[in-house]
Amino acid sequence: MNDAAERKLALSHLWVAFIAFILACFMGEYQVLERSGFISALDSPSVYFASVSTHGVLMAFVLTTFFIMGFGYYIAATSLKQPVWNKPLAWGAFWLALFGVVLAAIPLLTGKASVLYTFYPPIVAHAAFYIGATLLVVGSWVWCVIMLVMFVQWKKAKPGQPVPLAMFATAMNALLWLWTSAGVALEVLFQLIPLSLGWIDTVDPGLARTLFAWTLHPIVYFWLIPAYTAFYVFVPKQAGGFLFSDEMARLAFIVLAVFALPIGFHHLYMDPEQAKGWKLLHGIGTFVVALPTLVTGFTVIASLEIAGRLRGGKGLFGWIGSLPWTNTMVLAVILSLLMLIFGGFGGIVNASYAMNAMIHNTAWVPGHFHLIFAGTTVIMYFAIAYYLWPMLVKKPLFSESMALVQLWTWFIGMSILTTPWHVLGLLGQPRRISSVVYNNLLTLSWKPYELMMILGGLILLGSACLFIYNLAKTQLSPASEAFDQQIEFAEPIHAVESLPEWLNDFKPWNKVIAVLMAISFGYPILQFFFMNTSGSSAWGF
Ligand code: HAS
Ligand code: CU
Repeated sequence: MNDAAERKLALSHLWVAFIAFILACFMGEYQVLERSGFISALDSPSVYFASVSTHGVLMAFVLTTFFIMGFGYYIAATSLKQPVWNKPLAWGAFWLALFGVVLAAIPLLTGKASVLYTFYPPIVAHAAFYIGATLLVVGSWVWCVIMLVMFVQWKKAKPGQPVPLAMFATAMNALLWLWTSAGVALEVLFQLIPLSLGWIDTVDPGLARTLFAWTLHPIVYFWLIPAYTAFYVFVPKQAGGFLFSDEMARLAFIVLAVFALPIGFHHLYMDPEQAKGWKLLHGIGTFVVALPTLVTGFTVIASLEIAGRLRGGKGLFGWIGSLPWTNTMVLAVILSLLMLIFGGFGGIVNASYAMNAMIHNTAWVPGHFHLIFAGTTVIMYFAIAYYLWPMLVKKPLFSESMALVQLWTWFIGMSILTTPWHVLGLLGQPRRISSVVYNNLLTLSWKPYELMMILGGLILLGSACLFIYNLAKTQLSPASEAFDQQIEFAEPIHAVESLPEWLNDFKPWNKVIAVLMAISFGYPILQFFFMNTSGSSAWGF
């Protein structure tokens, strides 16, 4: 298949993602410096909040969405071996999403949307911010439709055959994202845009937070699924072995997608607008959704063990040493799993209703999500980029050793950044602050940790620059005719000849999600229309 058009589509998306990423890395380092209070010239809460809002939006919405779309198009084309369906539509979605990003960037950079990436009302941004974000989401919906159409077309053409695992994961993610984004879309369309345009005077922040919670948990799995896709479909082959179980992988993606949705109230444990019974229900669901990650840890490590033993590793742990640590994909997965141990542990602490009281709204929470998102997840985005770039630009990677240094420094930098962040949370430092206007022994005890965070941020910034440099140099290097690397998907150790429909289609799961969502969010949302709740007036920009 001549996939030049697909490669261009994927590359364009990935470049937008990574440009957003590098800009946000510079902001991140400025933020740790500002917050530490060591450089008084930097002391400006308004610049700080404009920066942290832009950083969050770029990392959580722009890097992720564009990366997932670009990766998805390429996975669909290569795993199904067919061109991307309706490319003009895909390009339309790309430009629409990019236009949305630019529109949202204007108020962000001018301090008119310093509402953080969660934009909770009654704090309100300029309408252009919400409209821009909406266009980004609409662009991503088009991507979802293209993925699902390609999935259905392939199945129709090859009845009874197992859909390639990579495409199954991508389609489950598209389904997940359609459901996930509906919550925030309702909030933005019916509350925030009318409020920011002055069409309504008040909103109910309780309803807004409930709708945002609908989105807030599953969105993190929308970001995570590409990383897990690489765990299952690239890692075993790159390590020199086989995937331990294809069926187990499908089951993990299904449970991840289905149970990510009805559990968002673990973000609202400390909020007053929902009753404790509902919170407990969502809390139990949260523990269920940790299971697919445990299954993933098991399956991926088992696959690594197969590879290590095939490469001659002996004894209980000898296989670890015989893994190809100098393969970027293998090194990345090992570092990713290491960060997942503590990142996931932090998530379990957060999810435990009583313990949440200890860490909620403290620095522990950004510590948690930097470790598990910027660490575990984004390190796999790097590995995917290093793997795909040579195929996308048809040139060998500029420097493999630079890529290895980059992955190690990302891991080291992230450990140095997030360990003190967790400690600061336990020492009572609130999240979402730029500085404190009082000093006592407690706030003074935060200082050494803030110093360490500056160092962690610096290492990360250096690492991020190496990443961009390597990709750019690869693309700009002279073309080499002989270079023809093909994408390789891992083979399961036991070939999958046939599958039950529920492991081979997203449609049954769509119905299950609908039922679970009706149970877990139906009454909690409807109650706002029965009860006489009072609205809050907007404040902010
Ligand atoms: Fe989280 C807050 C609970 C996973 C992202 N999370 C956040 C926020 C973000 C985020 C962005 O329940 C902040 C939202 C905001 O701004 O307010 N999270 C969880 C739980 C999990 C979890 C239970 N989170 C993620 C992932 C994210 C992410 C993934 C991004 C990609 N999170 C919460 C809760 C809050 C929260 C509460 C609200 C806190 C509050 O009060 O505001 C689970 O999915 C985690 C499951 C993972 C495990 C780890 C298993 C470990 C394995 C590794 C094995 C490796 C080995 C090493 C043995 C249970 C599988 C092998 C080594 C070799 C060498 C081979
Ligand atoms: Cu969550």
